[in-house]
Amino acid sequence: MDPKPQTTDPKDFKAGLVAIVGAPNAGKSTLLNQLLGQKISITSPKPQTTRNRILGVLDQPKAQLIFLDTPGIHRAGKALNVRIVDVALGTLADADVVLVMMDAAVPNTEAETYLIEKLKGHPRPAVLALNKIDLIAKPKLLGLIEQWSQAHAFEAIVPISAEKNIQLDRLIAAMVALLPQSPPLYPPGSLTDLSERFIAGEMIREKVFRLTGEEVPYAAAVTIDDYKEAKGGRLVKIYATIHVERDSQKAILIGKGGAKLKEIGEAARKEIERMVGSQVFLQLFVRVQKNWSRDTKALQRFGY
Ligand SMILES: Nc1nc2c(ncn2[C@@H]2O[C@H](COP(=O)(O)OP(=O)(O)O)[C@@H](O)[C@H]2O)c(=O)[nH]1
Ligand SMILES: [Mg+2]
Repeated sequence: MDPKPQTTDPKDFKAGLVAIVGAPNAGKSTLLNQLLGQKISITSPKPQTTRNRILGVLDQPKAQLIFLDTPGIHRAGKALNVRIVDVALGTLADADVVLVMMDAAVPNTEAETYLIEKLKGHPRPAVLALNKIDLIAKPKLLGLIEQWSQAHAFEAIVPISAEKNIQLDRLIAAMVALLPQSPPLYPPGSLTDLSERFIAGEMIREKVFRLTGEEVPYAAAVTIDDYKEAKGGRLVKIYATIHVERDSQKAILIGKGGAKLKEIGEAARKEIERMVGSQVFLQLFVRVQKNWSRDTKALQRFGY
């Protein structure tokens, strides 16, 4: 029996982990979704939307990039924020390449300087992506390139727009150049290690982020209580609970006559339907769990 023809020469293949780090709102999750062509990481204009480590696998002809989308690095406060910072810094230690993302339109100099400082403790090759160039003029961009090339020994600085898909091929090439020689680490086409069940919970949380104001998004956690296929796979039935910290937040979330919760449920259902490719029945409950974000046991139960 003939051996199978070798489709990829292992000496000619690269693979490794890329940690995407940056201040909240830089566009890290938007970039990951754009690169993968599918939404696996939720996004919103509010900082601290991403809470967990999100893993995405990008297959290229001669490389495999495994991205870790991390929560934004910021100064730690209460229990949930401490966990978020730990997760972000933990991924730096595992990374073959660090992709630093900055919002070029609205620099967050304090967070960015703090991040560069942290980077010095993890001597890994780093690429800087200056994002949202669709929003700024060239002289401002050139000033930022000058500023950051002096602040850190980046292997490359690439101006991009994650949302408008500008120069992402250049960014990929810059990262591939820095990856170690290795066979693929995940089977090609893996996309992510997250379950649809987890992503569905995140999509509900995103709608809470986008459709409610003030402190409510930060006080909300989502658990999926039941997730099952019905009608021979033509329907997915999901029962989920949104946990908040106070009765007043519960009232905002439910809205007048239940209007707000209905809006959140409908928006989330449509997005989950796109992901799973079938009809979805989604039932949402709201529960008050006092001060869960300061309670280590509750954090564990909510997956943080
Ligand atoms: N105009 C513009 N907006 C962007 C771009 N990339 C991301 N955004 C927006 O910036 C906000 C934050 O993005 P997100 O991916 O959640 O940031 P993260 O906190 O770093 O994960 C969202 O409202 C995005 O739509 C871009 O290239 N151009
Ligand atoms: Mg994010």
